[in-house]
Amino acid sequence: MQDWIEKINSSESLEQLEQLRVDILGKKGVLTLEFAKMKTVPNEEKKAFAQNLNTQKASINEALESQKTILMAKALELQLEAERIDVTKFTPNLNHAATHPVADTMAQITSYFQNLNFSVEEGPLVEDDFHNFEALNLPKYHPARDMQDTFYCNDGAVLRTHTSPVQIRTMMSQKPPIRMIAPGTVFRKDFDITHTPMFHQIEGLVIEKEGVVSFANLKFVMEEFLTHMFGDVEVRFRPSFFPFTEPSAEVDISCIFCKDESTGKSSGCRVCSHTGWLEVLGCGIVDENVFKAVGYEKVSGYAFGLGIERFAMLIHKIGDLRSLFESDIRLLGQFR
Ligand code: 2U9
Repeated sequence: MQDWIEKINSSESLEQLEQLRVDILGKKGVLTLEFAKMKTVPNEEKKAFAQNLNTQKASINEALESQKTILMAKALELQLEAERIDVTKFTPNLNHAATHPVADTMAQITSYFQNLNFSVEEGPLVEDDFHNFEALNLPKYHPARDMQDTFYCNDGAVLRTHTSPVQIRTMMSQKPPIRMIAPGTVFRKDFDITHTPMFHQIEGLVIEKEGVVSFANLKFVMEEFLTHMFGDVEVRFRPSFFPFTEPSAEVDISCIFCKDESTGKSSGCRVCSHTGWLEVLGCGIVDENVFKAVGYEKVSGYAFGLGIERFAMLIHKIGDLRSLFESDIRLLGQFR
């Protein structure tokens, strides 16, 4: 009996322990066979015989249990040691993080204008009616408000539909001259193949004394900016309308996808709807009503605005807007 207990206590694996259990308590185990002898024991000795065997059985079971606990703890320790990861180890083949094309494009445009001495301004994403609409010559019930499908909050606040309220806040907290850009997230209730309800804009604003800046200055700055971003492209201005600028223009570049390198001409393709031109931004001379709303007098100014996703898609030749929002590592991995 003491022999068996010693064997149990010195067993080195769960398998070995299980074998011992079978050898002692199994169908043909030594103790099981002892119990079978019960039949042959005289009646008056049966009680003492059984008690003795039961005590032995209890001791064996106790030893098996406690050795099982010890061996299981050992096995766990071995497993943990085998699976150990040293996070301080140098691993040259890690998948390094990448800059998202939208963030990258935003940084490129921002640094271009910072080099021209524009400041970078920010503002809240949840705006009030005054800063998002009223001050931008978009009075209540004006049809131009429909141009921007708005997300309204319960208390009359809105998710900003453009970064323009940042310019309003900057004009009201600073004095001219102002030379600023407002990069950031904007929201419109619009979701289809070319629109997402959240996207990013960069808008610019320049304010000087009356008579100092004109459409000619705006045109020059836009042309320089667009050739910096897209290389040797043609730039054309088309008359347009925005509530906050007058006159206003939409600006196109010659299509970079179907450009013939020998003639420099773009002959038309699917991306430019066979026009040879790609619309890239809007701009104009700041409307007098905007100046009135912020209490400015005797100033001149121009403004522009662009969608960053569209720029990112053109620069990196990304065909589908939705792929910018899917966080697919196969797309992001190409921007390391
Ligand atoms: C103030 C005064 C004027 C900002 C401007 C545009 C023209 C424009 C669109 C481009 C693509 C928005 O992302 S988009 O849909 N923007 O065309 N934005 S002028 O004009 C301002 C802004 C603020 C105080």
